Amino acid sequence: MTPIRPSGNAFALLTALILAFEPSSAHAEITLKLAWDPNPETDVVGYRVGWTTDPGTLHSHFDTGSATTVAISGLAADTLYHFTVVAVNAAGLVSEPAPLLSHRTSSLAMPSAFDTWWSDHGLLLESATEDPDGDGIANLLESLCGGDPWRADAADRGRIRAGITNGQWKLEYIVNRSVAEDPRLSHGVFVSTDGMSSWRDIRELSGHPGFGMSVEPDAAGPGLDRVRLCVPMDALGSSAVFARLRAALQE
Ligand SMILES: [Ca+2]
Repeated sequence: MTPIRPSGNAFALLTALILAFEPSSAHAEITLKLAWDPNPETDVVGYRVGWTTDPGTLHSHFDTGSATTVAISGLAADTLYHFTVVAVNAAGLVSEPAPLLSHRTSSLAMPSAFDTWWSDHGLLLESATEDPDGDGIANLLESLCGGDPWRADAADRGRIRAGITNGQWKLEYIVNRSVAEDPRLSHGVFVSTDGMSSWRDIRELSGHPGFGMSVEPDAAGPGLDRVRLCVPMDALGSSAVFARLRAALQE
């Protein structure tokens, strides 16, 4: 018996590529959507898509039924895949495979820790300045400090603890290290010595003798570092000093 032949333009059309993130997972999963033209033969009952990273062997296949599209998920990032499709007729005969269609998956599909934080908390980045738990810590700062945006936990996260001892102003705060490393996020400690009407970046004082900054990795839990700053009081020029932590999204 003669195998079913795909029509001339069948199978070679990759009409859409969809990169999908798994929102609750630390690891992205890439989904590619393939589509092809239906075969003209009336006894075709279904299609079978095969894919592989090694064109010599077809490792995986998937019966799509009569559908002429399929979404293949669980693919790895930055990997060259080859796809083909065959038609199956009512007698169970399989057509010649369509020419291989090759596609390299994106290397950008792995979400950063910053992206994962937002999706894990069911939030969009557009809500960066919002404060749904009403604890005075906006979502962006919650992400930076390892806070819970849905629970008022500002006593633990998102605030600076400060005190003066022996002429030294000492501050500490917590950062979620993997989030803080994201290039879209910047943060800093800002100080005011005029009753909070103007603020300056504490790093402007870093050249002053006695200024110090240290990071204690994982001091507040896995991935949560404690940052300590030490500023000589004479660098501030005032004993009425306030500090606040700021997080900002880069333009
Ligand atoms: Ca909050």
